[in-house]
Amino acid sequence: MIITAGQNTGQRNIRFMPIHNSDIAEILNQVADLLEILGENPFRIRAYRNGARTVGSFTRNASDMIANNEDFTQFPGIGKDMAGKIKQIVETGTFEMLENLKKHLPAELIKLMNISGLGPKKVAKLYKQLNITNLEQLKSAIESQKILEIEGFGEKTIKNILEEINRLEQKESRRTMISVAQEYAKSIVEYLRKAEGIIDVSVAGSVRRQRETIMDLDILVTCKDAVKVMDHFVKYDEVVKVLSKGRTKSTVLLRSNLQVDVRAVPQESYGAALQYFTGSKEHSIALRKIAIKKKYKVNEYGVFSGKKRIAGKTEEEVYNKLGLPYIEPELRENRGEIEAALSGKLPKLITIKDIKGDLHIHTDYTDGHASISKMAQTAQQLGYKYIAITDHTQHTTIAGGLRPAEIRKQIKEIDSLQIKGVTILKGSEVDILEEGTLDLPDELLKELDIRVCSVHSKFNLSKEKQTERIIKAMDNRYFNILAHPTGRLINKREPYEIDIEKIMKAAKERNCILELNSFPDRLDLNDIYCKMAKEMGVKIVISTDSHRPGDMEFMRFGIGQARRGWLEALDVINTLSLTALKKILKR
Ligand code: DGT
Ligand code: CA
Ligand code: CA
Ligand code: ZN
Repeated sequence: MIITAGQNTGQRNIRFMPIHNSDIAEILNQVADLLEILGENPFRIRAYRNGARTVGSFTRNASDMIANNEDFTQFPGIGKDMAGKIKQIVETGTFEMLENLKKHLPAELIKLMNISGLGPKKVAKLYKQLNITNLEQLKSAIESQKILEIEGFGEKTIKNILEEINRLEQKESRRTMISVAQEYAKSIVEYLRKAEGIIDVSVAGSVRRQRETIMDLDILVTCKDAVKVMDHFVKYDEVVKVLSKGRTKSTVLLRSNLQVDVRAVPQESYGAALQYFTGSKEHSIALRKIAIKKKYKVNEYGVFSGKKRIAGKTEEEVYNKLGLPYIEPELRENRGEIEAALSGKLPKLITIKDIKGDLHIHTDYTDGHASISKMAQTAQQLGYKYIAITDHTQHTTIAGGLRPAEIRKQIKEIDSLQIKGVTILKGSEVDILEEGTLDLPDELLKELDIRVCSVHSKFNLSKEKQTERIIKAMDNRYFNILAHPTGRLINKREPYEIDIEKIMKAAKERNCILELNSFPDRLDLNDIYCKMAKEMGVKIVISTDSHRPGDMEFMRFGIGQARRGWLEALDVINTLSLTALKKILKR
């Protein structure tokens, strides 16, 4: 069954650009769905499905083709009648027939058909016999066993339906963490590279923009024969369901419930398509406005002056033709990047190569799984100049927090260690106690090179109290870094309430630094707060909070988030030389 997300339909009135081919296909498919529920003539239904499929595989925008007076009946599956219907959709953004159908049948029914195993006949029965139009009603009919009254709903069918409802609901409430999404993307890209006649494979969408979470994967390919690539794609091992399969676009669901879209685009449009499908939508809409001012048109096939394609092969070409320098994917959120690009003020974004050390590391003294020396050796392999050992303090008992005597023992061990090229800084991740005091006496704090301070308790204080608590802790002259400043865990725990602006202001006044924690489920500070810190002149440290050697690779997620937050090397203290770093840590 074709996915018929209502997502796009509501936005039709506010779009600046012509209606997209996939929207036309979606409208035609919705009509087909509703006609099927009504039990209409199969030939009529097929006509809409064929129309949808053909429009979906056009290699240029239907609206451009109409503007050029091109004849749609030259395409397979489109008769005179259907051509007229497509024209109506393009010109009005809606389709009268669909609106009429929706008056007879609740449009919600279309969504029920997204449940695999619920075809139009079953949906019609649910509606006619039990007046069920949505998921909630379906669930309660299953619960009350009323559904057993309907012929064709046996135990096996019901079990299937329940599983599928579960999956749909999870999908709606959960976005996948970037770390997980990247893993899946990597394997699929490797797999697609093996397809016959493949030329190029690129990951687009929110993964390319390094968003902290993603809804689905968007992958672009160029190839000699798209049909062969699509055949290959849907045979991927992890695929549990093929949601749609066309000549140039297919969508599947993986076992993990992640949806993957693959699109084949012509070589001469590759840059334009990559730009379009990388988004964000908001960024692309802003680009389109610039194009209109220049009397150009941009879409996924290129930049056009009249009928002539004047750019499209590379992204650079597309941006340059619009009078802009290349804009990095992480910046493409319409958060000021276009204005910055126009005035030559784009940031020179930090890269992983700028990082000289990791300043938040746990060891087997507490809840880490490796020795100090093992963690330092890993830093050496990564080419770092320094590493800070920062185990928990006594208040965090569940993590085996260290008492002062144990910290002194750790200091001695660090003094005795020599790892070539890497300086091991003596540090601690010090608990910020409820009253805003630190969990170690000043005379011990003083002996350390670096103090990473964090809230691990009393998350539910009021915003005022929580803010006051943290700022009071910063008053301690040994406070260096506020670790994972909001305490959020993606998909697991909301941030605790703080007045972030007030905290940034306090940090700036006291020469304290805010951490961007690179653990993929933290990524705390988020992108917007990173940008805010930069604008307020507050320095950031990007740290991994590693508990095992392998975690030190998480630095790349922190870098992704930092780039989304417009950070440059000079905004981030662990790009500094050891000498410059030590100076900053002296407040
Ligand atoms: P996600 O999947 O929610 O994490 O975020 P995206 O950005 O990957 O969004 P997605 O998968 O819906 O679409 C991929 C890209 O395709 C998106 O970034 C921009 C482009 N796109 C999708 N729909 C539209 C649209 O209606 N207009 C424009 N201009 N671009 C669109
Ligand atoms: Ca996506
Ligand atoms: Ca998508
Ligand atoms: Zn930690």
